[in-house]
Amino acid sequence: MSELRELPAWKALQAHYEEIRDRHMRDMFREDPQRFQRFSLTVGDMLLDYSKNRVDETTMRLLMDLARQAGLDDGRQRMFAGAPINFTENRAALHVALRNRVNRPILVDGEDVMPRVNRVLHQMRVFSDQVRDGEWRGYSGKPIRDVVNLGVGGSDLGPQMVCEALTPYGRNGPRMHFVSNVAPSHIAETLRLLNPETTLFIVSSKSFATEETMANARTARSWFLMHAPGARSIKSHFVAVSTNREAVKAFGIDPANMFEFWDWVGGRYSLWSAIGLAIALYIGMDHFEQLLKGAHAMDEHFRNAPLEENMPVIMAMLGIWYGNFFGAQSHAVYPYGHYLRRLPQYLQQADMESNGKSVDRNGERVDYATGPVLWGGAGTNGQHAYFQLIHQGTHLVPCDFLGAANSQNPVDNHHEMLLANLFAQAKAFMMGRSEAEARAEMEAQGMDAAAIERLLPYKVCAGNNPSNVILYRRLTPRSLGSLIALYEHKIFSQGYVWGLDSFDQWGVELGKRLAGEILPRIEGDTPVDEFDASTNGLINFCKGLFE
Ligand code: G6Q
Repeated sequence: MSELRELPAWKALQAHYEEIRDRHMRDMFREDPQRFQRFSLTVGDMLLDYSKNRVDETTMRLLMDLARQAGLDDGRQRMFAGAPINFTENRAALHVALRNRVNRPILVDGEDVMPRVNRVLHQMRVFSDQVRDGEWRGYSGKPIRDVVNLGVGGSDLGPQMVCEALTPYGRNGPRMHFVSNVAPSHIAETLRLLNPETTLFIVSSKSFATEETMANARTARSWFLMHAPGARSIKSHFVAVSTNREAVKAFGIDPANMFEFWDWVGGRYSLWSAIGLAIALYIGMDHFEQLLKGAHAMDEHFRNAPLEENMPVIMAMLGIWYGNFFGAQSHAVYPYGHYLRRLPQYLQQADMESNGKSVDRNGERVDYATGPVLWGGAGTNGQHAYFQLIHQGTHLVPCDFLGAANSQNPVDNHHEMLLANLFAQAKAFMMGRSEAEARAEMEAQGMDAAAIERLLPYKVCAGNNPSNVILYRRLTPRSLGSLIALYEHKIFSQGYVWGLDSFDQWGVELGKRLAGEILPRIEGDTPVDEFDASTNGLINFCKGLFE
């Protein structure tokens, strides 16, 4: 049996699970009027209410015992100290250094990384100010109106989600476009909207070797050169964000227009680095720094608060409770707000690429569940779609509801309606609708007794589906920074307890390599027979359809 399952706290949780599994949260709330106070906490003005979880004080104590016995106290300190917690690549994972607003020295291989971090932040400020103020001119002397971020995965999802989330702060910025997919329609549809004289391309790629991004970058460059007077114009219209200086130069981008970051920044943790250049251009560097500040506040909380009062740790351990003891296989995130609608997709990468692993730090295959399938979408839309499965389906789907107390766009009572729906759904997931309540509702509608009896089983909702509710004053750069950092540390905490390397992605790299082998065989005329029968069949079928 694995080390984790041998831990006393794990065994105690297993025994405790047998006691609590059939208890209904309705009863827990009835028995304890202090349940909200007991199971909620704030960081700044962000609230986490975790009272609608299938826990009591014993559960929380045992979960924190488990975190401690699995070494999380030490793990978080090692992360902040720049230890090589990405152990399969022997690297630090130091996204916290990128937003270390107090400039506490953080050493990697004996060198303080903060001067480098601050140098690039300064470079981003100078450049984004020039573009936003109209001082940076295109080849024909006109200011930049459109910015296109060419990147994929970690070099796309973060900046795109943040720009969308902070739309109200981008009103004075350029129009933003994100091209990630190698599907030709993505770049084709985007280029159709653009004027080369007033467009800036950011080629965002940590490796500067990702085929999809490089293909899009080459296409953008060819399109640009069809209009621009000559290759000299490239320097006012193409900048690069990368760790790979040589490849940037080889592509033809002036190294003076390169924004650097480092191998200790993981792709899906990189929006805080120069990969956030698109964000800085859109909302301005002051707001970008607010985003960093919000994340830093959550970092300080995560680093210093005892595990019992630690928001990311509490969320992490609740996830472990459901995944490892209740057998829940997914976790949903429902932002109640239009601007955050892309958050679930962003978190899908952050969580699933970090903890979708099955070998622990001793090189052993784990014998317990690890990262859940993460999904979700904007409220209230989900209520009219997939929420049915949670109310009455056969899966337990722990979830997070997110909401701002204030809207960026107050219109009539829309925002109050939004909040009412959020609270109502979280309550419905918890309470459900009992037989007696369903019967009373139908009686009140004047239905006859036979119809009531027939419909009754269909009307009952079991409830007891756990949820967290996270509330904040307003969606600002600062609160968004805290929110993203909250999830990052939750993911790290879970991965640490599971013994995983949350910062590598060997599976993603397998996909990158295989596509490279297949491409030349799609392009050739001859039928293919060297792969497996299905791959051969699919390629040859397509060849038959090529026009
Ligand atoms: C993130 C992943 C992956 C990566 C992309 C893009 O953690 O490693 O999503 O960000 O594959 O890689 P490049 O930035 O190197 O192009």
